[in-house]
Amino acid sequence: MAAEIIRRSCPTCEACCGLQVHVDRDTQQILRIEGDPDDFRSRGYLCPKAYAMKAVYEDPDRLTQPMRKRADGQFEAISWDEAFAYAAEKLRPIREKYGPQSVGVFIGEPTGHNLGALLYTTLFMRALGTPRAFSSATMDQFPKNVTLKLMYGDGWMFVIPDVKRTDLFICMGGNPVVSQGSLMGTPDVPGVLRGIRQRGGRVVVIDPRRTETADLADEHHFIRPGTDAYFLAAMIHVFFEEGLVNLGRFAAFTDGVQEVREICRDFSPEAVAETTGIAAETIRALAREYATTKKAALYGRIGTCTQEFGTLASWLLDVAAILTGHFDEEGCMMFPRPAAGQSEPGEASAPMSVGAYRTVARGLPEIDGQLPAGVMAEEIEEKSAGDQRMRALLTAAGNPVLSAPNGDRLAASLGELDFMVSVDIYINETTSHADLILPTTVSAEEENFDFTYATTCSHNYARWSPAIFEAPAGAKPHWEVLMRLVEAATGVPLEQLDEAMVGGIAGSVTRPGGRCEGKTTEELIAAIGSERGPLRILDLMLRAGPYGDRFVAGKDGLSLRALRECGGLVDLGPLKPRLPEVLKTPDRRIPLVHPYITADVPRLAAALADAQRRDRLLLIGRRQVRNMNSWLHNAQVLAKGPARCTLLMHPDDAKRFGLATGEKARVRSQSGEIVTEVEVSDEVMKGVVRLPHGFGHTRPGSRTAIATRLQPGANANQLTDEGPLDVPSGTHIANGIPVEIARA
Ligand SMILES: Nc1nc2c(c(=O)[nH]1)N[C@H]1C(S)=C(S)[C@@H](COP(=O)(O)OP(=O)(O)OC[C@H]3O[C@@H](n4cnc5c(=O)[nH]c(N)nc54)[C@H](O)[C@@H]3O)O[C@H]1N2
Ligand SMILES: Nc1nc2c(c(=O)[nH]1)N[C@H]1C(S)=C(S)[C@@H](COP(=O)(O)OP(=O)(O)OC[C@H]3O[C@@H](n4cnc5c(=O)[nH]c(N)nc54)[C@H](O)[C@@H]3O)O[C@H]1N2
Ligand code: SF4
Ligand SMILES: [Mo]
Repeated sequence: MAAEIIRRSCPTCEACCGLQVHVDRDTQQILRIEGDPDDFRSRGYLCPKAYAMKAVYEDPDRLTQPMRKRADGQFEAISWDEAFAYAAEKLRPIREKYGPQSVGVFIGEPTGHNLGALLYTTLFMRALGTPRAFSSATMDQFPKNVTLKLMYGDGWMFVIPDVKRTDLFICMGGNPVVSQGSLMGTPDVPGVLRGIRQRGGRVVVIDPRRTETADLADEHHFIRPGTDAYFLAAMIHVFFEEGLVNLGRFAAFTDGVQEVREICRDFSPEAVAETTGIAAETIRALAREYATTKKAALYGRIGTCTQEFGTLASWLLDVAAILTGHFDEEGCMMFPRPAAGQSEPGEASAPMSVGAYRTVARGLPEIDGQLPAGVMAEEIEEKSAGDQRMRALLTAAGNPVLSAPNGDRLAASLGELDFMVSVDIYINETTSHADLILPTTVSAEEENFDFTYATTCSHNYARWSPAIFEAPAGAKPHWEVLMRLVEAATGVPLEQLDEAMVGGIAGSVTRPGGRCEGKTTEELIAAIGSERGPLRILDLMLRAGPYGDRFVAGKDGLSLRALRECGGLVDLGPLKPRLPEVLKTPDRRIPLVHPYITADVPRLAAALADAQRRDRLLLIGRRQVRNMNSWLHNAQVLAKGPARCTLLMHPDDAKRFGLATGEKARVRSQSGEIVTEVEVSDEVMKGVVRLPHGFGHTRPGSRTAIATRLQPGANANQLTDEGPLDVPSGTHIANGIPVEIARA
């Protein structure tokens, strides 16, 4: 047996832990997966989902050939040539007759974990030229993108808690002990939180549930779902009232302090205590502790984004940090400096686009290129979108029937499409509606680079990972499938698109003032070679990047070759202050108050009284260690054990509805109804119920036998209403949904 150990990063979540993968080359098997003690980031840590890579690689349900739907609704395997010819035959006439906007696109979460998928998705979207662009972002972090764009000029330059060096970590609406941290890329979150306390620091959790993170914290406060903006405004109110505002070096490039004071004047701790469920004195004490602790990080995630006031909450988190000097400083909220994928300080940034395209059914504006994911159905339906309807849909690594609002309506509308293609590895709740499914190679068969997650890490690093096995002959990587699909739809050859992308990047770094000024585009392209695909683009980005050799002979620096030669992982040091250099706002200053954001304040003020209502039961989300959104339930090793799709409910509420653990409840919202098992626990706030998303593997047509057998569950997003939005960002409300409950 030819056993071998391959070191690579785990492709399954943002932590990107280092793994040692034990393989048998002869049988092409992954024997076992262990944490890599030599990885300076994760030091041997891993979670059960490290096995996802093996489970997916071995899964007999995973597709390895293109599948075409026959007239009888069954899928049949076809060749790649047939597949792309079929796509061309269907997509071209639709685009020609009805225009590029008649073809919609949905991009899903796993895209962020795959270098090729990520780099080429941008090109894919541009080449298709459709404004009907949807993604998981509007069920996730889009309020952050909007805030970042307006305050700092770059919507994708995330600000991350410096958790390893902070003395006070305030965690709102995130459960990093389970999710392993999102927009805070840090392996072994439990260890890191313990570390804060061991050095005398404190961890405070603000969450409608006493979470696994709260269990490791010094303090936990229940907050009513959707009320974080009130809580944060009240903290800021206290900063002004008690003389705790201290901008330090930020005073030189920050505007709008007095306007913030005005906005927060009416939101005193006393005014919001009833609404938030947090006592005024607690808010005051936290505000004081935060303002006076030098290294303090105020962090907010999903619970503060996918809620009624996601943009205001995201904005106020940053405002609170800037006003008290807890921004861009060690131990506070900081900007990573990745080796690739971020524009250079000083580079111009286009203004945020709003309303360049409006949806047909509801007239909703595109916001920085995104439309709310939940409007796909109404854009397809003839009765709401008429002649201007979306006629074709391309999904790539997404399962919006389970991940976006009102899955039943979306599933029904997919049947009204003239044509649907899914780039995906399973026949599932979404892709089963496609006319054509195009599978891709999987992580075990691909070289990778932690592209996205090095831009959201709490310690700068670069990581290249080798492929474990060679892909079987004929298998295609995600990037190539996307490009061939564009070729089929538009007639523009892959080679031409690829050249244009590489030429564009090389041109931008060789122009005057660029990082490789003095070199020519041709020289750069000659140096990175002619092999198509993401690796030479990565090489170009690395070499022209902040740690690169700038294509200067004999100069040390990062390159693809250097990474391969050193084993893949490079420590680029702790996060460092980057402001004001990285500001890309038009005047290179920070507008604390931007009219686009603050236009939503009256809506917040008007909702204060409504938010005090105690008669409503509010549904929130729930992540669990062995799930990854909707797509890992077909892995036996992760799906085994008791049913996980349970509705957590406070004992007082359970009593009110006459329900006990293990009994079934009927949960109804404005958009639908599901039946699910109840789990009674006082870890959830009274008046709040909590359900995980990504379940509901019960639809006919899917081919995920293990998921359906072991963890069918119910679709939480049947209860998510596509109507109401966090207005400034067009993000859906997945937390704080009014529901009614009855015994089933
Ligand atoms: N109610 C509620 N809804 C939510 C959330 C919530 O908290 N509550 N969270 C939201 C968030 S944050 C997100 S990111 C979204 C996620 O929602 P989606 O972006 O829709 O992602 P998944 O549900 O994980 O589906 C991933 C799809 O990618 C496919 N896939 C997996 N690996 C590969 C691969 O290597 N190649 C290809 N081509 N395909 C692959 C899977 O088969 C599956 O179809 O869900 C959102 N929905
Ligand atoms: N195991 C696992 N890990 C994952 C994923 C997964 O599905 N499974 N998904 C990945 C993805 S795509 C993402 S985006 C990240 C998300 O990462 P996190 O944001 O850490 O995810 P959640 O565990 O959903 O945490 C959200 C928390 O917000 C709380 N909450 C709900 N409503 C409110 C509110 O109104 N206010 C406040 N303050 N809190 C509220 C919930 O109780 C919950 O504890 O996780 C990633 N990691
Ligand atoms: S924490 Fe995330 S990166 Fe680490 S082993 Fe688990 S799934 Fe993989
Ligand atoms: Mo996400």
